[in-house]
Amino acid sequence: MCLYIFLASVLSAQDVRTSKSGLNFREVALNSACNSFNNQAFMAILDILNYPDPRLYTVAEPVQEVDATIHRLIDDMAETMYAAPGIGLAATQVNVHRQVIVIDTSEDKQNLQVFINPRLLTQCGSQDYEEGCLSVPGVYETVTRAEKITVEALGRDGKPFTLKAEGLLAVCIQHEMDHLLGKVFVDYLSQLKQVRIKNKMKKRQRNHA
Ligand code: K1U
Ligand code: ZN
Repeated sequence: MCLYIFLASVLSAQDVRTSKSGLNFREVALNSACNSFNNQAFMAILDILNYPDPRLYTVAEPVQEVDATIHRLIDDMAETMYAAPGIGLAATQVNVHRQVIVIDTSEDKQNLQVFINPRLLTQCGSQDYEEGCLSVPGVYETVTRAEKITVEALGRDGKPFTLKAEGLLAVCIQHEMDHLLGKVFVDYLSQLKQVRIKNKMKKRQRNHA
């Protein structure tokens, strides 16, 4: 709002040439400045659900339209993932039950990858990787997953793409797709380990309360 008043006073009130949209150039400039200000200034860090919160077991619904609400969710999820810090985040973990994933496994954190409505087309081989999860803080356990995968999804622009992945990226995509199916990596572990992890989380919650 402050920005709007500031720009309104800076842009000349006499400049009333009309654009194609029917707005005058002063209004177009104000709208575009305010949109970009809103997008950048109000990205939020979202609360991440902690295991064994029952909401983590919700199956996510497909996204029907990649609109401004989904863009806002993606931006907030990316902000939340980078702040955590983590290399991936599924919408389920922030209690939004839509098929949206963000991932950045790059060193410099400049390669955000967005997967909307992801589908696994092919998988082959197997690899063991010591996984972590932002919903299970402080727990790292080895999980066996496919070594190479091909995934199809929509990007942030709503356009379909196909990606071949291996190594950490393949692990991360599979881990995040499990979240969308209501599955947490702890579910792959023995009953004894699951009980121990649940007790550790309860203790952690008591100490952080
Ligand atoms: O889904 C999540 O909870 C995010 C998770 C992704 C993941 C990590 C490792 C294997 C599979 C999936 C994390 O990001 S846990 C944190 C983490 O791995 C990390 C944090 C900081 C720097 C590097 C890695
Ligand atoms: Zn996780």
